[in-house]
Amino acid sequence: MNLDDSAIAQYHDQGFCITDQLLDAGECEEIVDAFNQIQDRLMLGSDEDGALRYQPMLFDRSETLTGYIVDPRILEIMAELIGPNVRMYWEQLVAKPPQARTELPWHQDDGYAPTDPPGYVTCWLALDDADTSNGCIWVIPESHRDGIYPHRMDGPNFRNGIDGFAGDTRGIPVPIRKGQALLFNSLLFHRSGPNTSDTNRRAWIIQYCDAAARHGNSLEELDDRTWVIQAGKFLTKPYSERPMDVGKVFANWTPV
Ligand SMILES: O=C(O)CCC(=O)C(=O)O
Repeated sequence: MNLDDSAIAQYHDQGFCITDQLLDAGECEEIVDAFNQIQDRLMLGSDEDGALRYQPMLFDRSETLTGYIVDPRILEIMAELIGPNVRMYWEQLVAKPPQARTELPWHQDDGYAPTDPPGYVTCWLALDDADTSNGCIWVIPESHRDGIYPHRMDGPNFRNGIDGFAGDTRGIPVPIRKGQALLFNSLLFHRSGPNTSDTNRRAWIIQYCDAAARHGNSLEELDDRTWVIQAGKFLTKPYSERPMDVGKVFANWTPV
């Protein structure tokens, strides 16, 4: 597995860790190409600041992307961190073009898209080297122990952050190499900074949860989320019992 014992311990203690090299450069380019071929895309932030490209829940439009959702290198890690029954909860591409200054403020993913119980696993797959110059992720270590804070959802873009956190000084940047993944608990506070460089900063963010968890607001079963591991068996053809209504999911992203 591309995750050693000390990284697993760090995930549990501090709420995050980095994998060894998971994908090679060619595989990262293959994922970028697959997203480039899909015209559906949203923009986050303003043109003035330099907007980010956002492509959520498109994996089933591409055999390539579907294949990576169930890639055994990722599923081995999810089996270790979550258990024998796992669904993919969400996936999205977040691409920061060169000089895109839009920042994503401190938040917990469970603050916008909660599960019950909380604490699903994000696999933030770096498709480019990322550091503070091009907008890598920052985290507040151990903040996954603090429970869920109330999140704000005002304005045209979701993720307007949490009152009082703008100047938080406990955060640390997590630089990462292309093809590695940053794994973090959905209760962990994280943000990402501006891209002040002339390079891209692209990441494919795939989230996995315990199949027994429920939707955090409605407490319905997660049967619109995609099975990827069943009774310890890694699926090669992921499926869900009913299709996900992505528009409805966004509409229901109410703060907890
Ligand atoms: O990739 C980024 O810049 C931020 C992603 C993020 O905050 C998230 O997926 O919750």
